[in-house]
This record gives sequence, structure tokens and C-alpha cells, in this order.
Amino acid sequence: MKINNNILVNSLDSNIGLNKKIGIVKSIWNNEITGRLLEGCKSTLLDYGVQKNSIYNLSVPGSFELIYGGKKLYKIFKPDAIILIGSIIQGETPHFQFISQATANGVKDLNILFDIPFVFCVSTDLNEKQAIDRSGGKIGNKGVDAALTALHLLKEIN
Ligand code: DLZ
Repeated sequence: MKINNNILVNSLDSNIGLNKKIGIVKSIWNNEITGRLLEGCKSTLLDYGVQKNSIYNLSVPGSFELIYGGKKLYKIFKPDAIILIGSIIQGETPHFQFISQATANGVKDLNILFDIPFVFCVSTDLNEKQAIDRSGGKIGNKGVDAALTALHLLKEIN
């Protein structure tokens, strides 16, 4: 995990985010986790020069709505990249599979339909502990990784 992160970190100049507009759509479901992912994501964008007022935020009820939220945010603000933040935690029904697959597929479709990168920052975990570990706990913060992914793509595209 860390190794992948380091490769991205080393390839990015600290001002790569200057003059870039980034959209973030965040799901409210499992808000404690998505809040931690958002924090990691935003602070990384700011560290790399993205200006606070160049970050466009939208919140949606659950991960399933990230797809619609991403599409709307793109149409309204036309940012350079959009990061979609969600947390899906397995319960006792197959809902976990349906929501996870539909969300991943929807984000894939956004990448095909629109000419900017849509970064998938949806943690899909078997329990709350896994979700905490990946959102600023012992495994790192997937929000940081998502921000680095967006910045790397913007660097490569321009
Ligand atoms: C319904 C539902 C369930 C059971 N679990 C989650 C979850 O773990 N994470 C998440 O982001 N959203 C969940 N949702 C809500 C759906 O994403 C969606 O908001 C509703 O099905 C309404 O479309």
C-alpha cells in the first residue's frame, strides 16, 4: 500500500495542483468514515497547491448516489477531475454486493462518458474496523491515495 503511494508522491511536484479545479462528491452514509477519507483527500490536494476555492464539494445520501452526484457536479462546475468518496460496509444482506458493484460500474461509466477522470474512492469493507484502518488508521487513508491519483492523472494529461 505504502509503496504504491510513495511512487505517486515521488512523481508529483508540490505545485502540480495550482490552477486545477477539483470536484469532490462525498456520501453521507457511514459519515464518520467518509469524513476521514474527505479530510485525507482535501489536505493532500491543498498540500499540492490546489486552492481552497478551487475545490467544489457536493454531498449525497449514499454511495449509490455518487454516480448522479458526479455527473451533476461535472455539468455544473466543469472541474479538471472529480473524486467520489463513499464507504460501503457489509451487512447481513446481499445489499453490500449490489451497492458496491453498481457504484463501481457507475463510476466506470462516468469515466467513459465524460472527458475528465472520475476517481473511485469508495472503501468496501467487511466490517467497521477495516473501514477505520483504511481511512486514516493503520493501513493509511484511501482519501490521500485518491487525491494523489487525481493529481497524477492531471499531470499526465497536461
Ligand atoms: C442502503 C444502503 C446500505 C444498506 N448500505 C450502504 C453502505 O454501507 N454504504 C453506502 O454508501 N450506502 C449504503 N446504502 C445506501 C445506498 O447507497 C443508497 O443511498 C440507497 O439505496 C438509496 O438509493
